[in-house]
Amino acid sequence: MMDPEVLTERAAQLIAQTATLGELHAVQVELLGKNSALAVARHSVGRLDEAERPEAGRRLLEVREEIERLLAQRRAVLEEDQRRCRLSGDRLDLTEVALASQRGRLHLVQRTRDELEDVFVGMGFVVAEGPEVETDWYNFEALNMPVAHPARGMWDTLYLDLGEEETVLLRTHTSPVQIRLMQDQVPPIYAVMPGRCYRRDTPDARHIPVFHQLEGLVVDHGISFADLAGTIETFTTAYFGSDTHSRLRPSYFPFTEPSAEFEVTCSICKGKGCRTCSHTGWVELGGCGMVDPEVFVAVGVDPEEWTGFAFGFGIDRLAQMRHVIPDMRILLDNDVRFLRQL
Ligand code: FA5
Repeated sequence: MMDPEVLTERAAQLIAQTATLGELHAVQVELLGKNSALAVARHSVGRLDEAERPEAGRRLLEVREEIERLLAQRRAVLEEDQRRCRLSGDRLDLTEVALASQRGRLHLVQRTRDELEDVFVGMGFVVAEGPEVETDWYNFEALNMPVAHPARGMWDTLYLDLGEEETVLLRTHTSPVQIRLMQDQVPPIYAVMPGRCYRRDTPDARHIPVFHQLEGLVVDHGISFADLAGTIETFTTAYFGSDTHSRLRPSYFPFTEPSAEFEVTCSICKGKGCRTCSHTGWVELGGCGMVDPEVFVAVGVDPEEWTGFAFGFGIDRLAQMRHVIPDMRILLDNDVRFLRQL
């Protein structure tokens, strides 16, 4: 009969060499199975003298228990290895994903809009919005432009094929939101209304067919043109800094009286004159004026009691001047080289 100690030692070696649970199972069969050295030794116990049999049997039992202990120990190690291996295969390195993808950013127009909202909120205004699809009444009639009024020609309008002909349109300016606001709330009103506008304008260095305006409306007791001029001066200085000069020029809008346009020195040529400013040295940012009493009447505000001013300027145009962009069309090109440097 093989020496039990030799049996245990050999078993320990075989078990330690296993690298997988499959190999361990094969070794277990080899060590404890029907044809194993241990099984052969157990059979040979019967051939010993009767007096020697109990001791030999006990020692073989000890060997079996030791082999079983070694097998259990190795199994625990191999199972843990297998679990770790599976987990590391499933692992997703989130830092790698973050590094591999480019971080996005807001478009310049959206950032300008956010910045302007902050400037006006800091001046005590609230922010309101209105629909981009409007009726003729809000876009023109309530703004003192009845059907066939010649001033409608100032806006090249895109009409929608809805309802009666030329009654539903894509708003050409944010001024209809003034009307909605005055219908919805009683004065005093201090509000700005940013949003997208549409015109059948031919794209050029200062025009795109889909652009953005920010409308302002103040209605209160005793509001004067000086309040309007002061508000425009305050926001242009807050947005452009004190180096940029601005000016008001007399103009005409059917919904304001008197009316004006406000301009800043062209940032591309610093006022010398270039293609972007049509060689004038100035770029128009928007229109403004005192709310015409006819508009107050259209929305049921008493013009004897209340006065107000309104203004509306191009957000894209402001961004263009502040960031010295010679041609506005680049805002719509989606050229990543332009978008990334913003
Ligand atoms: C208006 O749209 C008036 N609603 C402004 C107003 C509001 C006057 C309240 C009085 C009281 P105008 O058509 O001039 O005005 O447009 C105002 C500004 O919008 C322009 O100065 C320009 O900055 C911007 N704008 C107009 N058309 C375009 C365009 N196609 N592309 C980019 N910006 C434009």
